[in-house]
Amino acid sequence: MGIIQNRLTIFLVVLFSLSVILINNGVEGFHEIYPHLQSVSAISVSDQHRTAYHFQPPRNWINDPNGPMYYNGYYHLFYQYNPNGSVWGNIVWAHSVSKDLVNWKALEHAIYPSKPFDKFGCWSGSTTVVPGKGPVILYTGITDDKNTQVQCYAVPEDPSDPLLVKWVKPDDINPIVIADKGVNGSAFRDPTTAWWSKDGHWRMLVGSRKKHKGIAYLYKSKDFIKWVKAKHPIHSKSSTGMWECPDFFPVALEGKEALDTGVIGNNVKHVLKNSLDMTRFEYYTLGTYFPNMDKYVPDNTSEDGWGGLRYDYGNFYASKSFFDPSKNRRILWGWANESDSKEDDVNKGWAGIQAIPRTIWLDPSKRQLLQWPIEELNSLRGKEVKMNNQKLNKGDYVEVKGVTAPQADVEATFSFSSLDKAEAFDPSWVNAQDLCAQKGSKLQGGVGPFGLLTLASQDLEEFTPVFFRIFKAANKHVVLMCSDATSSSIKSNLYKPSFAGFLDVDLTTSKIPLRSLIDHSVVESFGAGGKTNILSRVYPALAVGDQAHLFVFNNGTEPITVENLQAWSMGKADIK
Ligand SMILES: *[C@@H]1O[C@H](CO)[C@@H](O)[C@H](O)[C@H]1NC(C)=O
Ligand SMILES: *[C@@H]1O[C@H](CO)[C@@H](O)[C@H](O)[C@H]1NC(C)=O
Ligand SMILES: *[C@@H]1O[C@H](CO)[C@@H](O)[C@H](O)[C@H]1NC(C)=O
Ligand SMILES: *[C@@H]1O[C@H](CO)[C@@H](O)[C@H](O)[C@H]1NC(C)=O
Ligand SMILES: *[C@H]1O[C@@H](CO)[C@H](O)[C@@H](O)[C@@H]1NC(C)=O
Repeated sequence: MGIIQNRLTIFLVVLFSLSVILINNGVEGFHEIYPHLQSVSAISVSDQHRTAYHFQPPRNWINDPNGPMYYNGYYHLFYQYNPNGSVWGNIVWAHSVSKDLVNWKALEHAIYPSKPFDKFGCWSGSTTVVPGKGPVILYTGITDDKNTQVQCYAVPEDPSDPLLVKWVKPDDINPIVIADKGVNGSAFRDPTTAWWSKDGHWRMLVGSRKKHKGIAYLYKSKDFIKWVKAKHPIHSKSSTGMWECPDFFPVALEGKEALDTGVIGNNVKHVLKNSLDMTRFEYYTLGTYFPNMDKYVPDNTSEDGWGGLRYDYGNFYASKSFFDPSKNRRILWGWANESDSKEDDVNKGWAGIQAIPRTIWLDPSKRQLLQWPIEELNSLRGKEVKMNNQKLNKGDYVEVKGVTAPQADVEATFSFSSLDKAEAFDPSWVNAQDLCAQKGSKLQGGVGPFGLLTLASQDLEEFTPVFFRIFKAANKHVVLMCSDATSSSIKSNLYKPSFAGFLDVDLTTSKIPLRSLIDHSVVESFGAGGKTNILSRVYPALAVGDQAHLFVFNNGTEPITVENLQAWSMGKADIK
């Protein structure tokens, strides 16, 4: 793709600013469209905030991860990609392969609009490895300019090609599913990986809505080609709006070993995740799948709807998991969008990254999932520095020296000797993000705020703190985890949310571990071994390159000890 010097760009950027005001009047999700920017090639690609070890192609816009799988020795990642610009538009399924989920090689686009059933778009979907047949992609095709959505089918042209470069979309069977009378055909997308059941049927889900009710329709097929809608959706929930990118899979009750998508039985629970287009956040429930009734029922300990659990309390959307038979694990991919403006995206020539793939399994409490960066990421760990038994009194912050602060992996355990000084918890504080906005790192507390100051300038004009704050409620303690972008950059015109989640952690050990993956414009953090996770996108102007620093800090009355901190300078992944 040529890098075109184009005066028109400047004009378009100005025009764009006006049109955002006109177009972006509270419509749902990313279907905010910027037609005049969709095919504006990058003037140049700016490296300043590009990531070193998160997945991103050399340029242009990306969104949802699609159809991730492991097949014949390779990991495949497809993703929604605009080959011609750095805002959403012209979407194709880009395709990359990897042996280790860290280093990637781009292949030609796997799927792009070419047929009557996908002429106006090739949107998200999944792969299923069908025994005797090989991998099959199910994806959403857009058939017309009225946004009519149908489900389509694609298979490798040559199943013996180890890289599965070319994909075909048979005319005689596509589309495989169209919306019937009861289904809203312009809110009908993102088929899941299908699973096989003993009754001889494949099953898969498609996300939808009916008025304000979010819906996951269930479809069944004997041959993977002719699909019939089940009598009722597998699950739905009032006032949650459109369910995008549903994901449905079993988790083992005990241990970290994962299960293939079709496994059922007494030793499993199921997870249903949906991406809520209304707010662009996801939530999941844990529950029971009743295959004979084609029903999924969330546990009574797993809140269904707006108060539900989230994989990530930050920039993380349209996620999709897959079973990796080579290591018996389930891996979660999620898209992290930018927090800068469309003008910034056009200027820097790229937008969107994929979060670090995470292994997911059931927490021993059985009330939530745990997530941890894939072990292969450790191959990029370089020089290591340590900090042991570092005491932090109120107001202290101490630098972690000797590590490349903007490109690092940090694991630390923070401990305290007493919870007596914990601030009182007001039961009306139900929204963690609001609470973090109200009680940031600068507001001193009792036990906490304590944690890391990432991407910090020397004198803290800029910093992104990742921290904990412990409160005392009537008969328990409440732990808040924040990743607060408020002071992340002296630049204005950025989205700087105080992302936060509550952390269901056992405090009897008087310790809370934290891991943060810092990568120039990303701070991706895992609290208490992956119970609560937050990805923030930030764009420091001062804390860049060797002007970026990493500190530990405490701003609570209770002294904190940093035990066993390890920080690694991270290498650069080879992503072509
Ligand atoms: C995208 O760019 C390619 C060549 O760079 C061109 O062939 C194609 O027509 C463009 N597509 C759109 C939708 O602009
Ligand atoms: C059908 O979906 C479209 C797109 O989300 C929406 O605008 C419309 O209101 C929906 N209709 C109903 C009845 O839900
Ligand atoms: C929740 O469900 C469990 C069984 O799964 C049951 O034993 C328990 O009584 C239920 N609790 C409530 C509050 O309904
Ligand atoms: C700690 O609190 C003091 C007093 O409110 C504030 O000036 C300082 O910025 C805080 N430190 C951090 C890292 O937020
Ligand atoms: C990412 O960008 C921010 C700032 O523009 C929006 O507020 C989010 O809604 C958006 N997230 C997604 C998933 O599109």
